[in-house]
Amino acid sequence: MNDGPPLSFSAISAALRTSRMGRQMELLATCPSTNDRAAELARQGAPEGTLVVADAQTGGRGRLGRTWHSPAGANLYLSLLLRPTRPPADVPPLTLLAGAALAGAVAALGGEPRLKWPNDVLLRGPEGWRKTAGILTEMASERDRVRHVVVGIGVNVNLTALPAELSDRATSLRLALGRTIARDALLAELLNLFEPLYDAFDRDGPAVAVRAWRPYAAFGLRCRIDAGDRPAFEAVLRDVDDVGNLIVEDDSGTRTRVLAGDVTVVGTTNPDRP
Ligand code: BT5
Repeated sequence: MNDGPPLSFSAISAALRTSRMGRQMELLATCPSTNDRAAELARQGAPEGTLVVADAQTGGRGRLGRTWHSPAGANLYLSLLLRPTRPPADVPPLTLLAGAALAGAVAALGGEPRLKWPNDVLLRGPEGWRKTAGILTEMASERDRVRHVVVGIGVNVNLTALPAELSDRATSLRLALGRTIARDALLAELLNLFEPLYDAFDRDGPAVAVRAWRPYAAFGLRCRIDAGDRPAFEAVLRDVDDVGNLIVEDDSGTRTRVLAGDVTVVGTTNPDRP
């Protein structure tokens, strides 16, 4: 069963300490994808910080056309509209920035989240490190100017019934922490932490995102790296550079920089202590 307290517009608003993030909010019972709805609002001229939240999605998306499991009543599915003044090349590290804010909000609940490059939040369960949240950053840009960015975040909050295809890779805050979590308070805390980080990012660039992300990084994890430009290989996650590229070390000790791709945990190694 997936249940927990309902999402409440007034509870979210009351817990916000932001000036822009979430101050315009659309709270929906269901929609195909909050990222698509936020992009539509962006094209209609909605201001930075506009938030779309849904209790369920019928077409929740991951990267590369993958599906994001989005049942009702348990989780958070949200998209934040941003209008950064930075060039398009600086935008991808916003995924790291959002991960850092979410990790901070989860840590405030007593969790010990680890961030797996580029877009996953992991929590430890009895059988290893499992995905609790994923981030999908999408941008509309011209050659040298960003029109808008949508940062989409899906968090398994009170989910307890995992579909078979996710049972070996996913978990939820409730499964990891052993108690029901109020979704509106978690959402507000995420935005409260995100806004000052975002303001610093917009002023100073990707290094801000890397600095915020690093304390939660799942360095030391053994993973399969599929970067698309060479055959997939196994390596240990070692570092990120100052623009947010991943640095991994293979079994021969060779270090490689990964600019984009998929990183899947293999085995049951634990990440280094931060
Ligand atoms: C992601 O993609 O992790 C990004 C997920 C972003 C979802 C949010 S929800 C609000 C907003 N609106 C949207 O339509 N999307 C965003 P990726 O790294 O490609 O991971 C996708 C993979 O994660 C899938 O192929 C599954 O293996 C796994 N997965 C799917 N649903 C999951 C869930 N609820 N919990 C954990 N893992 C899941």
